[in-house]
Amino acid sequence: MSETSWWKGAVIYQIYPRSFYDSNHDGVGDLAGITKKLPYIASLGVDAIWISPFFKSPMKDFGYDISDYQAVDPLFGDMNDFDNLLERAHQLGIKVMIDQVLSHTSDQHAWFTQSRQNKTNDKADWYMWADANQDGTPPNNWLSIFGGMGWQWDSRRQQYYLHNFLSSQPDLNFHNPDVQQAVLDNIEYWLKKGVDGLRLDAITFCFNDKELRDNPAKPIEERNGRGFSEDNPYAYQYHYFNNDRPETLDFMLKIRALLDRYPGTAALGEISSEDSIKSMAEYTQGNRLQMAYSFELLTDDFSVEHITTTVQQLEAQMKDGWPCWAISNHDVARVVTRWGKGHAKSKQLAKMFTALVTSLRGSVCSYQGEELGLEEAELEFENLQDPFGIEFWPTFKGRDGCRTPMPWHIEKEHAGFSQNAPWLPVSPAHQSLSVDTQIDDPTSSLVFYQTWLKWRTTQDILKYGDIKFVDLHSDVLCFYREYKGKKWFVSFNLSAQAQSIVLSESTQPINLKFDILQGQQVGQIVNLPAHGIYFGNCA
Ligand code: TEU
Repeated sequence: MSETSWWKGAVIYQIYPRSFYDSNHDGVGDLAGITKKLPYIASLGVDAIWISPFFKSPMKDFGYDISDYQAVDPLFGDMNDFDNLLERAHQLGIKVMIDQVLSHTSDQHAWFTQSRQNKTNDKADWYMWADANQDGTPPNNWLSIFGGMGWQWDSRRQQYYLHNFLSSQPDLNFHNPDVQQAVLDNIEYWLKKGVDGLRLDAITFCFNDKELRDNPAKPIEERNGRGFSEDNPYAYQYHYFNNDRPETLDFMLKIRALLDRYPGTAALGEISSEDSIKSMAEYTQGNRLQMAYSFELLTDDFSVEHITTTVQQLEAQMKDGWPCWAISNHDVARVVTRWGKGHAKSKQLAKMFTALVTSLRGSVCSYQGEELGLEEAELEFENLQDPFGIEFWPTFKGRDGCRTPMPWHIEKEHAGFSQNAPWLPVSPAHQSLSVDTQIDDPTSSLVFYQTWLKWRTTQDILKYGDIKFVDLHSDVLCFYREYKGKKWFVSFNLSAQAQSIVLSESTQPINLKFDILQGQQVGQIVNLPAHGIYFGNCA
């Protein structure tokens, strides 16, 4: 694994294509819209883009339910549009990662249409089919993340099929080697086209227990963390048998072997399990995936203790792979709202979040709109599109609030995203944070993001250096980065009050020439303004 691998320490900009830019004004963003905005993306100083699914899909889960892995959904354009996008991105020096949803397909996929016909067809065993219990109930207690039982009765075949997500997202049976090969063939189709990497959706869900054993109940004190609302019974079980099976780890070797036939390509696995840190280490061990995507900073816990213990535990366990941090994505509330709860929402806050996540050891996925400091959009129930949100409203309002269209122009209708009413309304609060209002404002979060990323990419110590935490203050995140004889002290005041820390040695302040509040060092004391940062050279 060479240090110069493009993905190591890279910033990967996540595009949710429905909401990025609508080039044909049908209210839904598209591939040609992304191509049009590639110069903007290049101006951000990111290394790569990851495009959420744009494949043929009935869109029940907005593209995460694929009915043809080798076709572009007409809503997003056609294959020509994708080829143009890839070519133009490469001309601009941007790597392109695509989203591969392997654990399940759409119920409209030809494989499933055939599989459900009867128990004897060629694809009869391609999905997780099971007979009902004597009393007609499903074969075991597995649940769907999106609500209800994980099993759907199919009247055609007179059996249940497994769905870890929506009932329109049947789980593939990876125990069947033909399924594995078909999945690998679909991946290879895109590698041949020249994509640079894969984001592997819900990858821990590929294999499910062959014996269909019941999941054990989880005691109330352990129902924490992974972003499930309190009325989602999914949090009441340990998902030992429907998720994170050892066979999935073996399948990662096959994905890697395929990638290795296309030098320079890399895979980022979305890791979600009962012990995500342990799984991140396992999924990247040996010749498995290059990077593991962490959910740990996508929770509500914005404390020095949480960030410190998460990164420390990962550093202790992960040997071969490379972590990939994210503080926003298309599944969780936007970071300014989520972590900024109880803080005055300021540009400074957004800037600090950018500086923080890109100063940790690892690669970073940065979600569209993060550079603008957007807040979670408030939506009426009537506007909701996400079935997950509709199911659990109002304790969990779903994922639409982070999926509203990108605001491009303050003056234009729908913030210049489209000339027609978009599939989700543009948030009125986003209009004034439009790209065009921020781009010429040297104090904006957008200009900070651009100048910061351009500087960071030249700082090998931030990209590749070791990381060691030091506990100096409960509200100030402090760590050292060390690389090739160079050592930096790095700190972030996570609180809305000024704070002081006492260093064990005085440092040479690194004058960061950015519009961001910075601490002052007086002797061995560093005084940090609210949400301020301080970087010092220890050499
Ligand atoms: O998300 C995976 C996912 O939802 C779980 O892994 C996670 O445990 C859950 O969000 C609780 O925090 C991916 C996509 O990102 C999402 O948009 C899709 O809906 C989902 O897979 C199904 O394909």
